[in-house]
Amino acid sequence: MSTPKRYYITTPIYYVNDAPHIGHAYTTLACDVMARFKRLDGYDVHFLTGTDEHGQKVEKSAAAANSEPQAFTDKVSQNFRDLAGFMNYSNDDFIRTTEARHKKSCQAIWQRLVDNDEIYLGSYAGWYAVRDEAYYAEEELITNADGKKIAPSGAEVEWVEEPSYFFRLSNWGDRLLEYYDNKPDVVLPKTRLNEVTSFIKGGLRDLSVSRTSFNWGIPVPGDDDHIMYVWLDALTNYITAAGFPDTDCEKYQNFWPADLHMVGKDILRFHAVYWPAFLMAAGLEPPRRIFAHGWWTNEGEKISKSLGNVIDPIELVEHYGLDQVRYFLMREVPFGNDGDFSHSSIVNRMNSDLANDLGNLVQRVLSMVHKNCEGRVPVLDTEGFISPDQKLLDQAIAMLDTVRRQLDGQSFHEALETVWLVVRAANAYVDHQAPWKLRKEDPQRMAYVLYSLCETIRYLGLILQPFMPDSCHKILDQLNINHNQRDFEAFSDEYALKGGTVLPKPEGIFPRFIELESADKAS
Ligand code: ME8
Repeated sequence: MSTPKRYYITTPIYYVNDAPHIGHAYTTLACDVMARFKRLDGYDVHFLTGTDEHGQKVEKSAAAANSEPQAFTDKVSQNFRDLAGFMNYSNDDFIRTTEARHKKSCQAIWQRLVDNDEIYLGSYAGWYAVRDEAYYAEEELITNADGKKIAPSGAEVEWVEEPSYFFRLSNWGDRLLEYYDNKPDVVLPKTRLNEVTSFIKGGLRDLSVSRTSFNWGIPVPGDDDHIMYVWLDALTNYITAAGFPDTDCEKYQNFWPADLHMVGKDILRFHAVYWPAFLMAAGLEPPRRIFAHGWWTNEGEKISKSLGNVIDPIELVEHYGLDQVRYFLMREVPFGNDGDFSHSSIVNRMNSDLANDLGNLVQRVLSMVHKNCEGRVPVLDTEGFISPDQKLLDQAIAMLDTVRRQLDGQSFHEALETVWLVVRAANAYVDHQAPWKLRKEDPQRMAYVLYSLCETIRYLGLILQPFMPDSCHKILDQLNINHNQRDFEAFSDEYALKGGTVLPKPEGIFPRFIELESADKAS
């Protein structure tokens, strides 16, 4: 029996201390593209996102907003849920760490750790950064321009002394190194693995996993004075949503371990060190992959509230269009690297890649078909395809395997480059074949050329669906493709367009971005 095709992908759960911004939208978008691709490729997909609602940082933000933490988290969490709808994310679940299912799951993993003698009671005296919700050792701190000790992330630190439960992280170094060795792509990009291994080789200390100085969190089972450390609580969301603590349920059996935890590089250590150690210590399987992507800046500057340059994804979409933003974010920066958002770079992508290359191809081919073939898919007689037609069609069909391999390594920009090789080849083919000339000279040859182009557009429309779902929907509608022939099953000539099929009147899909006066410019 072949192994069932299942795929479980997660985003970080976002802190509800603030409104969502471009960084959050980016991570979830990357997961959405993966999830949509896998569904089209025949996988049973579970795509999870949600919000991280406990801890001191959220408690402080609620107090600053003069609000009770629960009412505050209800409100801010809804903004993230709304963003998912607005960005056309196809998540199957949205988890909130304040839900009852999650409390049950956290208490169960805690109990497993206690039963396995992985947790003991002690007391913590050391540095803590509320912004990062992270403990730092003295030697990790740096001194800022004012002579003040701060975390390497730039966050303020405070001295904390309190009773605390500890997780025996120091026992897990070798097991973690073995885990990375056994699964060579478990941490990607590969360069990031060095960061993780050198942290481990520097010697792991036991980790404080409970707090007593505030109470916005999940109580430690059997000791109400303590609440769980927010990162133990937050990371556990990934198994909560897979049905934990019921490890026999279908969902858990089908979807755990997760195939991919997508995160930003800021939170790699939590995902690649603490989380697999917690899981292994609890007798559960660690994830199959953690991918840490890079950081976006705005016109060269770090995005931050104090600089007032936070990019609101909703404004961006209203200004440039949804699929344009989705395409830009996945295409502009090699996934894994840092990237810079600028008005000129998105306009450039919109006008050259989308309007000139893809949009123009679809528009001119479908207009010629409309004008010269009575608005029907060209009818072919027995003349047959000649070599340039076949070459184009072969290149279009072959892109699926390449894109599949590239996306299996989360190389979104390369996958799009592969697709654009076909877009460009198709445009060059139009120029060489000059179907407008063939109309009088050789109408059958014209039919073959336009047919080959329509088929190529069908393949392009199919493969780009994960990136630009709405636009591809329109492209496939313009070719009158059945809704049940839009997955990758249809990526073969068995599902080729039928000559004579009536097509709707073509309409432009990717308008050029026209600069209004500079006052109206975005960013
Ligand atoms: O860390 N560029 O939540 P968070 C790219 N609750 N990505 C960015 C970004 C930027 N400028 N800014 C944020 C937390 N991100 C925890 C996670 S998971 C169990 C708990 C993205 O709201 C990126 O994915 O601070 C980063 O890792 C995440 O938002 C941090 O979100």
